[in-house]
Amino acid sequence: MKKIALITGATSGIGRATAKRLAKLGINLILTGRRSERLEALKEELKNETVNILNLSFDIREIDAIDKAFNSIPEEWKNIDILVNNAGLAAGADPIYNGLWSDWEQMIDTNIKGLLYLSKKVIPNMMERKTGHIVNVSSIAGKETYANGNVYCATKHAVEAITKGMRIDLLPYNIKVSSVSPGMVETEFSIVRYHGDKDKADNVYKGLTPLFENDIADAIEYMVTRPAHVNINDMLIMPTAEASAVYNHREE
Ligand code: NDP
Ligand code: 8X3
Repeated sequence: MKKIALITGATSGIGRATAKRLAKLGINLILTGRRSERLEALKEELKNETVNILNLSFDIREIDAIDKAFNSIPEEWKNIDILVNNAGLAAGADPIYNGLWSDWEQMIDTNIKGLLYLSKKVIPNMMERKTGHIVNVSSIAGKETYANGNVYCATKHAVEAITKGMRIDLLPYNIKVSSVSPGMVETEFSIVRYHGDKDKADNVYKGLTPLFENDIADAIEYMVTRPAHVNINDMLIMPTAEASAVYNHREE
């Protein structure tokens, strides 16, 4: 029997790259994100892989939409073996006194509450079957706090705490819980963070080689292919040019 993985945020970046990797491993995929046309395009791109794909388009901040999507899942897709909690974003990069309430809400609702809603939907079935693997996408921002990162860093610190809490609470149920914590990855992340300002986004990666989405997909592939008795608790992955969230080396 093929495994089933549900990946949130599969329309772009790390989530999309992970979907491609897991498809190559022969894992059936439930792909989620708001941009349904991108989900359809990815399904089409993966049509030559020997896997089935189910697309579920919803906003992870809306519990009713998540409920509706989960109620629509056919019986044969219900035994989800791997959950990749990847959907997330930074909105804005402002000092705490200038931060926009709407940005803060978007990050908290997506990165923390969305991850929790989704996990709560998937975990009971894993508990019943006493098997499963949850991979939470955290960040260097979950381990360090940098100037103007305040609320984004707080949401990723929360992801770290939730990951540890899940690992403890799910221990009796043989469910693996891992996190992957990247430094700078060049995806749509910075375009989203700077509200569509491409120049500001490009500046983030100027003069250095950042990570790319495949580098993180590679790590997730490694995590989900370990033997049953091995769990990778966390992987902190940085570009060679980035020593910490604050120190990086740029060539002029
Ligand atoms: P992208 O912007 O390329 O992808 C983000 C994904 O999240 C998209 O598929 C988007 O789908 C989805 N998403 C965002 N908001 C929602 C929502 N409300 N409902 C459903 N899906 C949503 O960025 P990345 O691939 O870089 O980001 C993926 C994860 O990696 C995030 O959690 C991010 O915090 C984390 N991360 C990123 C780093 C980086 O430097 N890029 C470094 C460390 C961690 P759609 O818009 O279609 O809904
Ligand atoms: C994304 C990496 O350094 O921009 O989580 O916070 S960073």
